[in-house]
Amino acid sequence: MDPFSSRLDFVTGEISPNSHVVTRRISDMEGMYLNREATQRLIREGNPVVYKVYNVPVPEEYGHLQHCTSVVFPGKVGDEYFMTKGHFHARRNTGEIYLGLQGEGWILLQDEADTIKVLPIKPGVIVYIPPGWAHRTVNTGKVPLVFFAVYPGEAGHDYGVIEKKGFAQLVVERNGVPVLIPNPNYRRTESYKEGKGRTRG
Ligand code: S6P
Ligand code: ZN
Repeated sequence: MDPFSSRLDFVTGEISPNSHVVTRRISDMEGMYLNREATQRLIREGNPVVYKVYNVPVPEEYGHLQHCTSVVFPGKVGDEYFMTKGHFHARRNTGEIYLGLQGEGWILLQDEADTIKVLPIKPGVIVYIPPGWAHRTVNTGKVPLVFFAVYPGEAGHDYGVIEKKGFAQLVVERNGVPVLIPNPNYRRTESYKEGKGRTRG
């Protein structure tokens, strides 16, 4: 294919022309927030947009580089800050780079042995996501959190594992500040718990 360029607005995160936009509302994330009642109330009261992804279409093949911006809006479901769904890459041996452009938040990272790490992101911060770590972005601030991402063309997305088991920790507001709490609904990976080794999917 021919080389090409795109324009990125550092404030809004919008990429133009030709970016493919994915919009996720609260109703697209049912069951991912701890407070089910607050989730349903928000859906009834307008079903707000939680985040948008502006994706530059390139072939999903080895050798190419996917690139996009994500915009996670400020807000909470109960005490829990707005966040992305979170995913592993379908090809586990692919990493990713995030560059913070606006706002502030936390990146939750979790591997298949249920180890969890948290890294802050804000303008000028580069976050390196090594292969094998699921990642979720949480907006802990009062303005949209905007970041640019680059990852291998063939990476793909596996949402199923996180949809099923969630992340081991949640980011909630306590006394006006974000804190991590254990997720009471978290289901550990059985094979690791029992020492049987790696599972698929
Ligand atoms: C893609 C990269 C981001 C996310 C985006 C939305 O590999 O990590 O572009 O796709 O932040 O999150 P999610 O979990 O809904 O894909
Ligand atoms: Zn990713």
